[in-house]
Amino acid sequence: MTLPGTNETLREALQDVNTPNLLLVLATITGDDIWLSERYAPAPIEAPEGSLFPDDSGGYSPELTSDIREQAISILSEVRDGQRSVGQAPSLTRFHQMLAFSTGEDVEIGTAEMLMEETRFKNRDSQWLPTLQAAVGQGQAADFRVLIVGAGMSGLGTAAKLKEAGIAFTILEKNDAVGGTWYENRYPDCGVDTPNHFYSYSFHRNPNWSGYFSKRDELHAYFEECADEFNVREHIQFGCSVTRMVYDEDLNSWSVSYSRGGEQQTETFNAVVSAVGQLNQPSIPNIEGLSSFQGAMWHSARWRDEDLTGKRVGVIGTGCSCVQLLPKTADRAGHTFVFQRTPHWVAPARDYYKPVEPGLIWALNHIPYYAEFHRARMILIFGDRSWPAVVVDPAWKDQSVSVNEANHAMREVLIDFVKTGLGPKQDYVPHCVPDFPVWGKRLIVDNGWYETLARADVSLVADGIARITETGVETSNGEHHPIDVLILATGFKSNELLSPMQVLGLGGQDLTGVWGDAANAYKGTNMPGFPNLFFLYGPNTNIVHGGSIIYQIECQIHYVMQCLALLVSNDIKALDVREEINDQYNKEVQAISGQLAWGHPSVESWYKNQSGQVINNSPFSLQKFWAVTHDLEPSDYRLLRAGSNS
Ligand code: N01
Repeated sequence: MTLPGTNETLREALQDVNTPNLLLVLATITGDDIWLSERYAPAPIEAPEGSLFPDDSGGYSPELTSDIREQAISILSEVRDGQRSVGQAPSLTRFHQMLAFSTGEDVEIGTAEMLMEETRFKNRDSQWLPTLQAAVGQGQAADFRVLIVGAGMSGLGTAAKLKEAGIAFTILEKNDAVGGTWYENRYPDCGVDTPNHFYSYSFHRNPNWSGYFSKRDELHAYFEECADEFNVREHIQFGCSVTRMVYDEDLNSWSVSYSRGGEQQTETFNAVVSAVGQLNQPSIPNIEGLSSFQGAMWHSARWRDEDLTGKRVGVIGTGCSCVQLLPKTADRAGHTFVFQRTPHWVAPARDYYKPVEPGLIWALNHIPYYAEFHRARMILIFGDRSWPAVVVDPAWKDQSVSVNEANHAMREVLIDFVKTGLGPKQDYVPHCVPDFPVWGKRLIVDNGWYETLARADVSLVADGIARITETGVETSNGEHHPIDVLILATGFKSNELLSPMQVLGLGGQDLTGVWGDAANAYKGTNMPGFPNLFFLYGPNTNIVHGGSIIYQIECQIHYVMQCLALLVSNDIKALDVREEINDQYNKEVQAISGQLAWGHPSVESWYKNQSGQVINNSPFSLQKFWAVTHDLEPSDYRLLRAGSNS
């Protein structure tokens, strides 16, 4: 990283950076504790009302801010002019101290450890990369081939690591391009709800995000760029849908069948990484008469760019996809009808569309360590901070609508937001206040939801749908709403993980049958009886309280790479997680889930199966999931060797 520009460039950029973070940069470059002293202690982190982002000023007086910036210009210009080195990246102890100082909060040492790796101050790959590279160098991996199913964020991340290690792999991708969910979803205003400086690979940060919450095109472009940057494009076969995988017990390998252009092909791999995601099979609702509808109809994840001008548009569903697509859809339609079964909680976010300030982009590109500290701060703010509010307090007085005091306080804030947002349509308020605890489902980041419902040309229809007719939607009160275009924002078949692939493991057992409607896996990754099959974003890995799925996936990739290192370097043919280990793990997963907001009996969601068991969500804070997946314990597995299995 070089520091270009003049002192004036620096002065301009520093207007846009977070001042407490700047102090950490100065402390790192100079090694001087003065920057972490009482004089510079920032005000506690607090977001202004209605905002997602806390104020960046640190609460200093204008004089002190100006003093910090001028000293920073002096130090950074010395770095630029070659008169000063950039110092050493912080040790864990110092980093821990820095995080606590810059946030004014207690930061657990485990969180600091996790952030050392997320910032890459510590390279977590050292746990497996040298072992794998040595094994590859000695020819131990010569016949070893890995299949990755899917070239979305999980598949590309895994491919990057396999490439680095020199392990042979192929990616089979059903679409014509990489990006998975960010390729498929193209509805208006489709975007992410976690700031991108956190929602991106730790090993491939992008300092140039244009917004804090990027939209679909920019996200998709990022994954396209990753495919090139990771140099994995030559390994991807597009237009290939995996239909069946069968474990061969004699060869300890997977025989994988896939269709390409209507033709079936079969190949053999030593290990398979399923990177198909949880939300890739659109769920078409089973509503009477749906197929008789004569107008245009499509699912939110299969968006059609048809002209909606002046049309009567119906949207079924009020989850995150509907919330995002509604304002722009309503802008075009003649009248929009929103058919709601259950309301969701929506969080105020007036800075949701905030562009990343030019000075911050400059700092992320050029100021040593700034990008690392920025990522750490984003993770602290948008990660586990809300965790305490999702954990059931058994002593909490009213468990029916909230799980603890902080959770209830959030409920009150959000109810106020509903009332304010609905403006003239206060009669909608009772329909818009959920009867389940906040964080029972992932909080939706507002993009003008209530204001849109309050428009004269938008109607919220909260009576249940009785049937769809050829010309519209009939509700349970007998009313018929004529509709020209029907949009199904009805979510995904999230409980049917790996669907529609057929997966046959040891003894020919079918994974779909083994799981039934209660998919589970050890650390979300392995299932007994299915050796060398690894699930990314598998059962019980989704996050509700806050955070980035890319983070979760990276934790899992780190774990999978350790498994592969163990296999390849020890001439083990396959790993099969022990049944009792998986059972114990999942018992804990379910016990913890029952004590969290999304396990609350009032919550019905895509995370639960018919019996109310939580299938999709992680029961852990981000830090805990990092710890759970951090170190492979070989004794958790049966090690299958050619001829003698233990
Ligand atoms: O799907 P959903 P989604 N009759 O399942 C309703 C991620 N995501 O596509 O709540 C009537 O949440 C259903 O009603 P109910 C994110 O993880 C992220 O919106 O079950 N209604 C619900 O309202 C999210 O959680 C981002 O009572 C029916 C809606 O359809 C996940 O994707 C953006 C029905 C489905 O909501 C899924 O979100 C978008 C029926 N028969 C998505 N069947 C960001 O990062 C279903 N519904 C911002």
